Amino acid sequence: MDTEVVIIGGGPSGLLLSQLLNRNGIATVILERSSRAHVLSRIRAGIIEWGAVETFREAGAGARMDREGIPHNGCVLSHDALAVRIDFEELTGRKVMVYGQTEITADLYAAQDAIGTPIFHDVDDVVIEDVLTSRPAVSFTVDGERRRLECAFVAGCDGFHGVSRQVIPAEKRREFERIYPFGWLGLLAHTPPVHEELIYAGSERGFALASMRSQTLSRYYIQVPLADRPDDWSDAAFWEELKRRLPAAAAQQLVTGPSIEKSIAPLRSFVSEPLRYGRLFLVGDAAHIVPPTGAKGLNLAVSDVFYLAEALVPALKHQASAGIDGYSARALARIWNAMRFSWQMTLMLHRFDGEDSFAAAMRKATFMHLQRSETARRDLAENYIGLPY
Ligand code: FAS
Ligand code: PHB
Repeated sequence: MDTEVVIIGGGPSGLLLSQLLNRNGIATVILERSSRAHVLSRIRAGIIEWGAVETFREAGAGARMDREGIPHNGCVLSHDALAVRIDFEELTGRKVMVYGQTEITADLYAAQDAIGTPIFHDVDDVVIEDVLTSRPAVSFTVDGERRRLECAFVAGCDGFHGVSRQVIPAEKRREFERIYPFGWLGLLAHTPPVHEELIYAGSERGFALASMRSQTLSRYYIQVPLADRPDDWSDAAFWEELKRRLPAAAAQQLVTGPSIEKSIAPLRSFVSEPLRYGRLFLVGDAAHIVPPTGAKGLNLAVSDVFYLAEALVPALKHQASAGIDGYSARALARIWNAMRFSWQMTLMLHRFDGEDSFAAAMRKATFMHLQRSETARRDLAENYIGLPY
């Protein structure tokens, strides 16, 4: 056996899983299709559930997050001129951390380098073999050489477009999907955030989100048609549209500036069951995708990793199989909760082309219920800060 666990994918899932396993004495190898620079150039999630904060600390990769991350005790939801604050602290006694996924990924790479974990970048033609036997293997090409690693388990951490999920025969997979008829145009700018907390703005022109990475680095999104491309939007057009969708008080405060990154993310809800096939386990975006409206994508990847690490350590050290036998069901229970919440937040805050007046009225009524009902606000807060692992 060349190593104990081959991890396919060097994003947050693969890196965190490797880090947790290494810290429990388990040997791993990570295979990543892209260069490290490319992985670290991606601008993605920004909100970390407290369970994920604790997991990064447990993995020994939380020091910079604790120094530079910003704890948030609440967020604001608005619907045209109406606004309501969701007070996480008062409603749940917990909070979230604002800290970019890019930074987490960099921190995890640094931690893995410190351990000396073998990480292969720019790998091609990854093929997963013999997962129904006790000696699976992964073949791949790197630096023009074909390599093959025999292992005890394979972790598919290779995201939505990876190869792992396809190893499970189609007839053994159950897939659930909703593709939303719009995307999020995201913009990063060296400007002070418009508000000290996030603003999720549902307006009759469409959704907008005011977020941040620090007190001097802002992250904004506006809902755009799927046909749009980032180049269709000048910075000036983006700022103008954002102002039209934010609550008036925030729009007046908005500090604009040149974009340093602009990209469009499509929105999709997707789950593939089961998460296990023999000695192959799916983790994170390889198994599920949520619309970013509920800030769950990265956080779900972390809880998958937490469960799988907790299962693989006894399986490898004591040949105890209960954990790995229960991984898929345990992770899916939390995945479906987050899937529901993300879908609900997306329906409440986005304007759907061609929606009838009833749909628009239901969005407003849902929002008014949040304003009136502490129970409704507590339900949203409990899901946003993250249900227990
Ligand atoms: P990832 O996709 O991050 O990582 C998978 C890795 O596997 C990649 O590095 C890829 O290069 C590699 N890989 C793929 N195929 C391979 C192969 N055949 N061999 C080897 N390696 C392979 N979540 C939020 O909470 N908030 C957001 O705002 C948000 N915005 C997003 C924007 C975009 C454009 C995308 C795509 C996702 C966004 N997400 C967001 C979700 C995102 O944060 C994911 O949940 C998170 O990256 C999941 O991490 P991984 O499971 O590691 O998957
Ligand atoms: C972000 O800052 O990128 C972000 C924050 C909250 C979300 C989605 C994205 O729900």
